[in-house]
Amino acid sequence: MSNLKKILVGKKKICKSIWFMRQAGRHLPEFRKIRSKNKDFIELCLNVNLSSEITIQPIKKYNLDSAIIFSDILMVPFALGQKVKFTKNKGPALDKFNENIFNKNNKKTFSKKLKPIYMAITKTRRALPKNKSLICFVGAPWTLLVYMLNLKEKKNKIKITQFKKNKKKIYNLLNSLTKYICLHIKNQIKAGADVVQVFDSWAGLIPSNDLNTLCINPNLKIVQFCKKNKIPIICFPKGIKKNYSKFNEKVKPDGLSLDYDIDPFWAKKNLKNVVLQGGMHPKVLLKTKDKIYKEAKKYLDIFKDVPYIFNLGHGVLPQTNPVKLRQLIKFVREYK
Ligand code: 1CP
Repeated sequence: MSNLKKILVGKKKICKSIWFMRQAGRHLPEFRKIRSKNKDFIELCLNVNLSSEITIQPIKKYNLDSAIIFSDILMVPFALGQKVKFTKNKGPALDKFNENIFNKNNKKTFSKKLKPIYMAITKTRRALPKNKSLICFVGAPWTLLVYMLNLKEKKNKIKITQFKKNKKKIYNLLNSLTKYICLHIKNQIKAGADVVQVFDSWAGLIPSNDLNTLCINPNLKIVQFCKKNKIPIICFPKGIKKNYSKFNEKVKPDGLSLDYDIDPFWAKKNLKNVVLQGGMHPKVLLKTKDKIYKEAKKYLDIFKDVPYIFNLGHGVLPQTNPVKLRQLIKFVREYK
Protein backbone atom coordinates (compact mmCIF):
# COMPACT_ATOMS: atom_id res chain seq x y z
CA MET A 1 0.00 0.00 0.00
CA SER A 2 1.32 3.47 -0.84
CA ASN A 3 2.24 5.84 1.98
CA LEU A 4 -0.40 8.36 0.96
CA LYS A 5 -3.13 5.72 1.07
CA LYS A 6 -1.89 4.53 4.49
CA ILE A 7 -2.16 8.04 5.87
CA LEU A 8 -5.63 8.59 4.40
CA VAL A 9 -7.07 5.33 5.71
CA GLY A 10 -5.58 5.94 9.15
CA LYS A 11 -2.94 3.21 9.07
CA LYS A 12 -0.11 5.65 9.58
CA LYS A 13 -0.53 8.30 12.23
CA ILE A 14 2.35 10.60 11.48
CA CYS A 15 4.35 10.45 8.32
CA LYS A 16 5.70 12.96 5.88
CA SER A 17 4.22 12.51 2.49
CA ILE A 18 4.92 15.07 -0.19
CA TRP A 19 3.35 15.80 -3.53
CA PHE A 20 2.26 19.00 -5.28
CA MET A 21 -0.83 19.98 -7.18
CA ARG A 22 0.21 20.66 -10.79
CA GLN A 23 3.61 19.02 -10.13
CA ALA A 24 3.60 17.62 -13.68
CA GLY A 25 3.33 19.97 -16.59
CA ARG A 26 3.67 23.68 -16.93
CA HIS A 27 6.62 24.53 -14.60
CA LEU A 28 8.85 21.72 -15.92
CA PRO A 29 11.21 22.37 -18.86
CA GLU A 30 10.96 18.63 -19.65
CA PHE A 31 7.20 19.05 -20.09
CA ARG A 32 7.46 22.22 -22.13
CA LYS A 33 9.73 20.43 -24.57
CA ILE A 34 7.09 17.74 -25.17
CA ARG A 35 4.32 20.34 -25.25
CA SER A 36 6.05 22.42 -27.93
CA LYS A 37 5.94 19.42 -30.25
CA ASN A 38 2.32 18.57 -29.39
CA LYS A 39 0.13 21.54 -30.17
CA ASP A 40 -3.22 19.90 -29.41
CA PHE A 41 -3.53 19.66 -25.61
CA ILE A 42 -6.46 17.21 -25.62
CA GLU A 43 -4.55 14.92 -27.95
CA LEU A 44 -1.58 15.12 -25.61
CA CYS A 45 -3.78 14.08 -22.66
CA LEU A 46 -4.97 11.12 -24.77
CA ASN A 47 -1.48 10.06 -25.79
CA VAL A 48 -0.85 7.04 -23.56
CA ASN A 49 2.94 7.03 -23.77
CA LEU A 50 3.42 10.78 -23.41
CA SER A 51 0.85 11.16 -20.63
CA SER A 52 2.62 8.44 -18.69
CA GLU A 53 6.03 9.96 -19.39
CA ILE A 54 4.90 13.43 -18.20
CA THR A 55 3.34 11.91 -15.06
CA ILE A 56 6.66 10.32 -14.15
CA GLN A 57 8.81 13.40 -14.93
CA PRO A 58 8.42 15.05 -11.49
CA ILE A 59 8.90 11.70 -9.73
CA LYS A 60 12.23 11.17 -11.48
CA LYS A 61 13.26 14.76 -10.89
CA TYR A 62 12.20 15.21 -7.26
CA ASN A 63 11.51 11.68 -5.97
CA LEU A 64 8.08 12.78 -4.71
CA ASP A 65 5.90 10.31 -2.80
CA SER A 66 2.98 10.45 -5.21
CA ALA A 67 2.45 10.84 -8.91
CA ILE A 68 -0.69 12.52 -10.26
CA ILE A 69 -1.81 11.36 -13.66
CA PHE A 70 -1.23 13.91 -16.40
CA SER A 71 -4.69 14.80 -17.69
CA ASP A 72 -7.14 17.66 -17.16
CA ILE A 73 -10.46 18.19 -15.40
CA LEU A 74 -11.87 19.30 -18.77
CA MET A 75 -11.47 15.81 -20.24
CA VAL A 76 -14.92 15.08 -18.75
CA PRO A 77 -16.78 17.80 -20.73
CA PHE A 78 -14.71 16.72 -23.75
CA ALA A 79 -15.87 13.10 -23.33
CA LEU A 80 -19.45 14.37 -23.00
CA GLY A 81 -19.23 15.86 -26.48
CA GLN A 82 -18.37 19.51 -25.78
CA LYS A 83 -15.43 20.85 -27.78
CA VAL A 84 -12.57 22.10 -25.58
CA LYS A 85 -9.80 24.37 -26.84
CA PHE A 86 -6.71 25.52 -24.99
CA THR A 87 -5.16 28.70 -26.28
CA LYS A 88 -1.92 30.04 -24.88
CA ASN A 89 -2.23 32.60 -22.04
CA LYS A 90 -6.01 32.64 -22.44
CA GLY A 91 -7.08 29.53 -20.58
CA PRO A 92 -9.52 26.95 -21.83
CA ALA A 93 -12.46 27.82 -24.10
CA LEU A 94 -15.40 25.49 -24.60
CA ASP A 95 -17.92 25.50 -27.43
CA LYS A 96 -21.44 26.53 -26.46
CA PHE A 97 -23.12 23.88 -24.32
CA ASN A 98 -25.65 21.79 -26.26
CA GLU A 99 -28.25 19.96 -24.20
CA ASN A 100 -29.19 17.58 -27.04
CA ILE A 101 -25.61 16.38 -27.43
CA PHE A 102 -25.26 16.09 -23.65
CA ASN A 103 -28.39 13.96 -23.33
CA LYS A 104 -27.21 11.53 -26.00
CA ASN A 105 -24.29 10.41 -23.81
CA ASN A 106 -24.16 7.10 -22.03
CA LYS A 107 -21.69 5.33 -19.75
CA LYS A 108 -20.26 3.22 -22.53
CA THR A 109 -19.49 6.02 -24.99
CA PHE A 110 -18.11 8.17 -22.15
CA SER A 111 -15.71 5.49 -20.91
CA LYS A 112 -14.63 4.65 -24.44
CA LYS A 113 -13.63 8.23 -25.18
CA LEU A 114 -11.47 8.37 -22.05
CA LYS A 115 -9.93 4.91 -22.47
CA PRO A 116 -6.43 6.30 -23.27
CA ILE A 117 -6.38 7.95 -19.82
CA TYR A 118 -7.11 4.60 -18.19
CA MET A 119 -4.42 2.93 -20.28
CA ALA A 120 -1.94 5.65 -19.28
CA ILE A 121 -2.79 4.99 -15.62
CA THR A 122 -2.15 1.25 -16.00
CA LYS A 123 1.12 1.91 -17.78
CA THR A 124 2.23 4.46 -15.16
CA ARG A 125 1.30 2.21 -12.23
CA ARG A 126 3.53 -0.52 -13.65
CA ALA A 127 6.43 1.90 -13.92
CA LEU A 128 6.10 3.31 -10.38
CA PRO A 129 7.56 1.74 -7.21
CA LYS A 130 4.90 0.14 -4.96
CA ASN A 131 5.28 2.63 -2.12
CA LYS A 132 4.43 5.57 -4.41
CA SER A 133 0.83 6.55 -4.83
CA LEU A 134 -0.74 7.18 -8.21
CA ILE A 135 -3.37 9.89 -7.69
CA CYS A 136 -6.18 10.34 -10.17
CA PHE A 137 -8.44 13.39 -10.19
CA VAL A 138 -11.70 14.91 -11.31
CA GLY A 139 -13.20 18.39 -11.32
CA ALA A 140 -16.20 18.75 -9.00
CA PRO A 141 -19.57 19.24 -10.79
CA TRP A 142 -19.80 22.97 -10.06
CA THR A 143 -16.25 23.68 -11.27
CA LEU A 144 -16.91 21.76 -14.48
CA LEU A 145 -20.16 23.68 -14.98
CA VAL A 146 -18.32 26.99 -14.65
CA TYR A 147 -16.37 26.00 -17.76
CA MET A 148 -19.22 24.19 -19.55
CA LEU A 149 -21.67 27.08 -19.22
CA ASN A 150 -19.01 29.79 -19.37
CA LEU A 151 -19.99 31.31 -16.02
CA LYS A 152 -16.75 33.02 -15.10
CA GLU A 153 -15.91 36.68 -15.54
CA LYS A 154 -12.23 37.46 -16.18
CA LYS A 155 -11.23 38.60 -12.73
CA ASN A 156 -12.22 35.43 -10.88
CA LYS A 157 -15.78 36.62 -10.52
CA ILE A 158 -19.02 34.95 -11.46
CA LYS A 159 -21.24 36.37 -14.22
CA ILE A 160 -24.11 36.83 -11.82
CA THR A 161 -26.90 37.52 -14.35
CA GLN A 162 -25.90 34.54 -16.42
CA PHE A 163 -25.70 32.46 -13.25
CA LYS A 164 -29.23 33.44 -12.20
CA LYS A 165 -30.57 32.89 -15.70
CA ASN A 166 -29.03 29.41 -15.84
CA LYS A 167 -29.84 28.30 -12.30
CA LYS A 168 -32.41 25.73 -13.31
CA LYS A 169 -30.11 24.30 -15.96
CA ILE A 170 -27.26 24.15 -13.43
CA TYR A 171 -29.39 22.29 -10.89
CA ASN A 172 -30.59 19.83 -13.55
CA LEU A 173 -27.13 19.16 -14.88
CA LEU A 174 -25.50 18.64 -11.48
CA ASN A 175 -26.88 15.15 -10.95
CA SER A 176 -26.04 13.68 -14.34
CA LEU A 177 -22.62 15.27 -14.25
CA THR A 178 -21.98 13.76 -10.80
CA LYS A 179 -22.75 10.29 -12.20
CA TYR A 180 -20.19 10.67 -15.00
CA ILE A 181 -17.63 12.03 -12.54
CA CYS A 182 -18.12 8.98 -10.30
CA LEU A 183 -17.77 6.71 -13.31
CA HIS A 184 -14.54 8.44 -14.28
CA ILE A 185 -13.21 7.93 -10.74
CA LYS A 186 -14.16 4.26 -10.78
CA ASN A 187 -12.55 3.68 -14.18
CA GLN A 188 -9.33 5.38 -13.07
CA ILE A 189 -9.12 3.35 -9.86
CA LYS A 190 -9.82 0.15 -11.76
CA ALA A 191 -6.95 1.04 -14.10
CA GLY A 192 -4.51 1.32 -11.18
CA ALA A 193 -4.82 4.69 -9.42
CA ASP A 194 -5.13 4.37 -5.63
CA VAL A 195 -6.30 7.81 -4.39
CA VAL A 196 -8.59 10.44 -5.93
CA GLN A 197 -8.52 14.21 -5.52
CA VAL A 198 -11.62 16.25 -6.33
CA PHE A 199 -10.81 19.79 -7.51
CA ASP A 200 -13.59 22.25 -6.76
CA SER A 201 -11.32 25.07 -7.91
CA TRP A 202 -14.17 27.57 -8.38
CA ALA A 203 -16.16 26.78 -5.21
CA GLY A 204 -15.23 30.28 -4.02
CA LEU A 205 -17.43 31.80 -6.74
CA ILE A 206 -20.62 30.25 -5.38
CA PRO A 207 -23.07 32.73 -3.77
CA SER A 208 -23.33 31.72 -0.09
CA ASN A 209 -27.01 30.72 -0.30
CA ASP A 210 -26.16 28.15 -2.96
CA LEU A 211 -23.13 26.57 -1.26
CA ASN A 212 -25.07 23.55 -0.01
CA THR A 213 -26.64 22.72 -3.34
CA LEU A 214 -23.73 23.53 -5.62
CA CYS A 215 -20.70 22.50 -3.56
CA ILE A 216 -21.43 20.56 -0.39
CA ASN A 217 -24.09 18.15 -1.68
CA PRO A 218 -22.35 17.18 -4.94
CA ASN A 219 -19.04 16.66 -3.09
CA LEU A 220 -20.90 14.61 -0.49
CA LYS A 221 -22.35 12.36 -3.20
CA ILE A 222 -18.90 11.78 -4.65
CA VAL A 223 -17.43 11.05 -1.19
CA GLN A 224 -20.24 8.61 -0.42
CA PHE A 225 -19.62 6.87 -3.72
CA CYS A 226 -15.90 6.59 -2.92
CA LYS A 227 -16.53 5.31 0.61
CA LYS A 228 -18.85 2.64 -0.75
CA ASN A 229 -16.11 1.59 -3.16
CA LYS A 230 -13.27 1.94 -0.59
CA ILE A 231 -11.51 4.65 -2.58
CA PRO A 232 -9.50 7.14 -0.47
CA ILE A 233 -10.61 10.65 -1.41
CA ILE A 234 -9.19 14.15 -0.90
CA CYS A 235 -11.49 17.15 -1.47
CA PHE A 236 -10.34 20.65 -2.42
CA PRO A 237 -13.18 23.20 -2.09
CA LYS A 238 -10.98 26.16 -2.97
CA GLY A 239 -11.98 29.60 -1.78
CA ILE A 240 -14.86 28.82 0.58
CA LYS A 241 -13.09 30.39 3.58
CA LYS A 242 -14.64 29.57 7.01
CA ASN A 243 -17.14 27.27 5.28
CA TYR A 244 -14.27 24.75 5.19
CA SER A 245 -15.48 23.63 8.63
CA LYS A 246 -19.08 23.16 7.48
CA PHE A 247 -17.81 21.37 4.39
CA ASN A 248 -15.70 19.05 6.53
CA GLU A 249 -18.50 18.25 8.97
CA LYS A 250 -21.02 17.47 6.24
CA VAL A 251 -18.91 15.90 3.50
CA LYS A 252 -16.44 14.00 5.76
CA PRO A 253 -13.76 13.27 3.15
CA ASP A 254 -10.66 11.23 4.10
CA GLY A 255 -8.44 14.17 3.18
CA LEU A 256 -9.05 17.90 2.92
CA SER A 257 -6.73 20.13 0.89
CA LEU A 258 -6.30 23.62 2.37
CA ASP A 259 -6.13 26.60 0.04
CA TYR A 260 -3.71 29.47 0.69
CA ASP A 261 -6.44 31.68 2.21
CA ILE A 262 -6.98 29.29 5.10
CA ASP A 263 -5.10 30.16 8.28
CA PRO A 264 -3.34 26.92 9.25
CA PHE A 265 -3.80 27.63 13.00
CA TRP A 266 -7.55 27.98 12.41
CA ALA A 267 -7.52 24.79 10.32
CA LYS A 268 -5.81 22.75 13.01
CA LYS A 269 -8.32 23.93 15.59
CA ASN A 270 -11.48 23.67 13.49
CA LEU A 271 -11.03 20.86 11.00
CA LYS A 272 -11.22 17.57 12.91
CA ASN A 273 -11.36 13.89 11.98
CA VAL A 274 -9.79 14.51 8.61
CA VAL A 275 -6.26 14.35 7.20
CA LEU A 276 -5.21 17.86 6.20
CA GLN A 277 -3.09 18.61 3.15
CA GLY A 278 -1.21 21.60 1.80
CA GLY A 279 -1.95 25.26 2.46
CA MET A 280 1.30 27.07 1.76
CA HIS A 281 0.93 29.80 -0.87
CA PRO A 282 2.46 28.76 -4.22
CA LYS A 283 3.83 32.31 -4.54
CA VAL A 284 6.17 31.60 -1.62
CA LEU A 285 8.18 29.46 -4.05
CA LEU A 286 8.98 32.62 -6.01
CA LYS A 287 10.76 34.10 -2.97
CA THR A 288 14.23 33.51 -1.48
CA LYS A 289 15.32 30.18 -0.02
CA ASP A 290 15.12 31.51 3.55
CA LYS A 291 11.58 32.78 3.10
CA ILE A 292 10.52 29.44 1.61
CA TYR A 293 12.02 27.52 4.56
CA LYS A 294 10.43 29.88 7.10
CA GLU A 295 6.96 29.40 5.63
CA ALA A 296 7.35 25.62 5.24
CA LYS A 297 8.53 25.43 8.87
CA LYS A 298 5.33 27.18 9.96
CA TYR A 299 3.15 24.48 8.38
CA LEU A 300 5.37 21.62 9.57
CA ASP A 301 5.36 22.93 13.16
CA ILE A 302 1.60 23.46 13.28
CA PHE A 303 0.84 20.00 11.91
CA LYS A 304 3.75 18.12 13.52
CA ASP A 305 1.65 15.89 15.79
CA VAL A 306 -1.17 15.05 13.37
CA PRO A 307 -1.21 13.22 10.04
CA TYR A 308 -0.43 15.85 7.40
CA ILE A 309 0.30 15.69 3.69
CA PHE A 310 2.76 18.34 2.59
CA ASN A 311 1.52 20.22 -0.50
CA LEU A 312 0.70 23.80 -1.51
CA GLY A 313 -2.48 25.89 -1.25
CA HIS A 314 -2.99 25.60 -5.02
CA GLY A 315 -0.98 24.38 -8.01
CA VAL A 316 2.73 24.97 -8.60
CA LEU A 317 2.89 28.20 -10.62
CA PRO A 318 4.24 28.03 -14.20
CA GLN A 319 7.05 30.48 -13.37
CA THR A 320 8.36 28.35 -10.45
CA ASN A 321 12.04 27.52 -10.66
CA PRO A 322 12.54 23.74 -10.25
CA VAL A 323 15.64 24.47 -8.12
CA LYS A 324 13.40 26.13 -5.51
CA LEU A 325 10.96 23.23 -5.50
CA ARG A 326 13.84 20.81 -4.96
CA GLN A 327 15.13 22.92 -2.05
CA LEU A 328 11.67 22.94 -0.46
CA ILE A 329 11.33 19.15 -0.77
CA LYS A 330 14.76 18.61 0.82
CA PHE A 331 13.87 20.97 3.66
CA VAL A 332 10.55 19.21 4.37
CA ARG A 333 12.16 15.75 4.27
CA GLU A 334 14.98 16.72 6.65
CA TYR A 335 12.97 18.88 9.09
CA LYS A 336 12.49 17.35 12.51
O1 1CP B 1 -1.10 25.08 -22.56
C1 1CP B 1 -0.66 24.19 -21.84
O2 1CP B 1 0.50 23.81 -21.84
C2 1CP B 1 -1.64 23.47 -20.98
C3 1CP B 1 -1.49 23.84 -19.56
C4 1CP B 1 -2.24 22.79 -18.75
C5 1CP B 1 -1.68 21.71 -18.05
C6 1CP B 1 -0.22 21.34 -17.96
C7 1CP B 1 -3.63 22.73 -18.58
C8 1CP B 1 -4.64 23.64 -19.19
N1 1CP B 1 -3.93 21.62 -17.81
C9 1CP B 1 -2.76 20.97 -17.46
C10 1CP B 1 -2.66 19.71 -16.70
C11 1CP B 1 -3.45 19.54 -15.46
N2 1CP B 1 -4.62 20.20 -15.15
C12 1CP B 1 -3.16 18.63 -14.42
C13 1CP B 1 -2.01 17.62 -14.45
C14 1CP B 1 -0.71 18.19 -14.01
C15 1CP B 1 -0.42 17.99 -12.54
O3 1CP B 1 -1.19 18.41 -11.67
O4 1CP B 1 0.59 17.45 -12.21
C16 1CP B 1 -4.13 18.81 -13.43
C17 1CP B 1 -4.22 18.12 -12.08
C18 1CP B 1 -5.07 19.77 -13.91
C19 1CP B 1 -6.28 20.17 -13.20
C20 1CP B 1 -7.01 21.38 -13.60
N3 1CP B 1 -7.25 21.86 -14.86
C21 1CP B 1 -7.71 22.22 -12.70
C22 1CP B 1 -7.81 21.98 -11.21
C23 1CP B 1 -6.59 22.44 -10.50
C24 1CP B 1 -6.44 23.93 -10.38
O5 1CP B 1 -5.39 24.43 -10.82
O6 1CP B 1 -7.33 24.60 -9.84
C25 1CP B 1 -8.34 23.24 -13.45
C26 1CP B 1 -9.17 24.36 -12.92
C27 1CP B 1 -8.03 23.00 -14.83
C28 1CP B 1 -8.51 23.77 -15.99
C29 1CP B 1 -7.39 24.24 -16.83
N4 1CP B 1 -6.64 23.44 -17.63
C30 1CP B 1 -5.66 24.17 -18.24
C31 1CP B 1 -5.81 25.52 -17.85
C32 1CP B 1 -4.96 26.67 -18.31
C33 1CP B 1 -6.90 25.55 -16.97
C34 1CP B 1 -7.47 26.79 -16.28
C35 1CP B 1 -6.92 26.90 -14.89
C36 1CP B 1 -5.48 27.29 -14.86
O7 1CP B 1 -5.15 28.39 -15.32
O8 1CP B 1 -4.65 26.52 -14.34
